[in-house]
Amino acid sequence: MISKCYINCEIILDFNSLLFSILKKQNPDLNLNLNDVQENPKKYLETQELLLQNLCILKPQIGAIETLQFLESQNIQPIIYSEYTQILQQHFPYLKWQEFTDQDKNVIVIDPRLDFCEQLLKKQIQVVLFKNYKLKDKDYWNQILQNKQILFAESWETFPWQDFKFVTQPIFSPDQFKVNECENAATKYWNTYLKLNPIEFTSQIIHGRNRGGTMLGIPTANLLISEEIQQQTKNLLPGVYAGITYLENVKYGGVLSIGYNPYFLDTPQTIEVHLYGEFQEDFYGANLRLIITHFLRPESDFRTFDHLIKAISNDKIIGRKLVC
Ligand code: RBF
Ligand code: MG
Repeated sequence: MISKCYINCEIILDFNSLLFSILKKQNPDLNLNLNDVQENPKKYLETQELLLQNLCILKPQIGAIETLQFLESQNIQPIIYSEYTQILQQHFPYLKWQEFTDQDKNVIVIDPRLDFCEQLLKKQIQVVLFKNYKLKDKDYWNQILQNKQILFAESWETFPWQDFKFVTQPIFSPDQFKVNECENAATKYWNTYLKLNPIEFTSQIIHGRNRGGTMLGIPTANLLISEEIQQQTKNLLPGVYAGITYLENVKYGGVLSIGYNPYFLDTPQTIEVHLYGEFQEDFYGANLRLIITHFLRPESDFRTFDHLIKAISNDKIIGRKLVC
């Protein structure tokens, strides 16, 4: 009977987004996308210093916490492992940390690394290859493993949980992933931020790509990035921030993204502010004064559009508490 599930930290915490943000900050012209980093994080790990400094800001992957709770409800203990356990466990006391040893046979291991999974399989350990990003190696795996116990998963929701003996019914129906149900997770697990020395500038509201309001339901004011503003923001990690704004002398709290929008693969940098207020007009051409006060998280890629929206909804909840 299986009673433990060892899970690689990367699957629970959005580690690679931070790495990506750090790399882009160090070299904005670097022709790199989040997939490259996810494929081979080791290759980019010389930036350890900055990574360690910013660990406190890592947020859970969308859906991960719900899964941990589900496992516990099935009497399966989820145990998180990482090369950085020593450092990470201080920041994430709500997770149970322990190094994985292959002594334990009656366990499931969930890991995104092919070579690691392969080794475990040779030792008859049940493995889930949780390749969040690309499943291009599936055929390869099927060939060499044939009837061995391996399962592939693309995301928590599509993972075939019911194939495990301990599961009595599938855990995720699409309804369970409704965007507005994130309040609990947001307040409990997403509630981390860094206070900044305020960064202040004024910029003109320009036309964006018209995605914010229409597609995402989260209207944003896109700001013109002058040479001067570029200088002022160059020390910020691409990510999500909160701050105070003044629009036509009226004060509003705001939550904003500064970065390259990896979900949409936008390459040029954008600064987009969502204002906590109700607006009828678009304010194109108006000036917005912005004082950035908090860093919430690095920008991230997501498996699905719903996950992007859920993350931004979480940001809005946290930001509102900080600046309204
Ligand atoms: N885009 C991303 O690709 N990844 C993100 O993590 C992300 N986070 C955002 C957080 C906030 C608070 C806001 C306002 C936007 C964020 N965006 C992100 C940008 C979003 O994709 C963009 O606003 C829309 O595409 C409209 O251009
Ligand atoms: Mg916009």
